[in-house]
Amino acid sequence: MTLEAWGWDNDWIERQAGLGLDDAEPGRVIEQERDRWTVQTSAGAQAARHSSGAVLVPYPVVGDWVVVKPGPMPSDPLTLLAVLPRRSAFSRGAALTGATEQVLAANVDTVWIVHGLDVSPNLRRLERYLAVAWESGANPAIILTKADLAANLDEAIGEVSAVAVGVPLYTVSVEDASSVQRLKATVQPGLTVALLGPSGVGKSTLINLLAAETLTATGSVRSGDRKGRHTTTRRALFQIPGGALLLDTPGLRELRVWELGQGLASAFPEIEELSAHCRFRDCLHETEPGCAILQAVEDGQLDAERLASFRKLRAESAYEASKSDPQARAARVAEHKTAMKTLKYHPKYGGRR
Ligand SMILES: Nc1nc2c(ncn2[C@@H]2O[C@H](COP(=O)(O)OP(=O)(O)OP(=O)(O)O)[C@@H](O)[C@H]2O)c(=O)[nH]1
Ligand SMILES: [Mg+2]
Ligand SMILES: [Zn+2]
Repeated sequence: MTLEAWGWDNDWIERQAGLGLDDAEPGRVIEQERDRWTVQTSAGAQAARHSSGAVLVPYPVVGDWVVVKPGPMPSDPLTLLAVLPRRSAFSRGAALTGATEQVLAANVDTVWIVHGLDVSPNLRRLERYLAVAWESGANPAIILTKADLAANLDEAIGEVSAVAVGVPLYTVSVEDASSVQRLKATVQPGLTVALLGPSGVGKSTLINLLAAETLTATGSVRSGDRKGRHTTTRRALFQIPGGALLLDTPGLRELRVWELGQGLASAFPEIEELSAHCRFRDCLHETEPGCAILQAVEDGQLDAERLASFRKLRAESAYEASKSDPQARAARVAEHKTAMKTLKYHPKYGGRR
């Protein structure tokens, strides 16, 4: 088994040399559970641990390239020595207080945002996933599954196209082998693709279809609301015939954004483009005069809900940033105080001047 099959290339060789560890053995994390990792080396998949007391920065996740040394005994797990600098990282805000970024996957080339057509398309959720996927440094694509269950396929595709600006869109179904082949034709050997989306949308099913064998377990959805049962419980990287690497992930209950920069602009390219025409360079597109974006909404060229979605993600991102940056935090506190004052004087809340 060569490491090239798992995405190893000259750039990784250089990154390893940059750590001064070019004699040590490289490998790729293909599975992780807390502080146990499975690392694919040229000798095959092996268990790995970090040496007690050692702090690994960053903390290795599935997709990471790491440097390992063998344990004292051949039956011992490998010891993780270092993590190679990442090319990309898919992060979300962890559902904890305080500034916490949770990296879900590293060194992903393409993110497949998976959505089931057994329910009507959730465009706001797709926009959220797109912003986070762009921010990771990978290229997103939207995969609409369960085409066979769509109430109105053309309508659904039309709706999703409106938010998939500059992003490939594929429709697949277990009942249509050619739809799976079309998707398979877009991946090459060594390419790492992460499948992300809520539980029950068919991420694991799609991996098995592309591999033409059962690599990962699938489970039924609840008949009432068609929600999944969180069948996949850990992230794992699989190699499929033809050579692409597919990363199966547990369904996400919610996708909290981490700090968004370019990712937000890339998910809303038409808003980014229009903002060049706003009167003020630092226009927030809220109430400013001469705002090209507010004008576009008024003229019916931009969907008001799309602007609302952009603002919501921007606010969430600013909030995450404020947790780690004292200056941003101070600005948020001041804003909150002003809002409270405004409320206090609002007739509805019984305020007196
Ligand atoms: N009719 C139909 N059912 C599908 C299709 N794709 C997946 N399913 C079904 O959807 C259910 C959920 O599929 P999974 O692959 O387990 O979904 P998942 O996204 O991996 O879910 P989690 O692992 O819980 O995150 C299974 O019963 C699949 O058989 C499809 O194209 N058509
Ligand atoms: Mg699954
Ligand atoms: Zn503006």
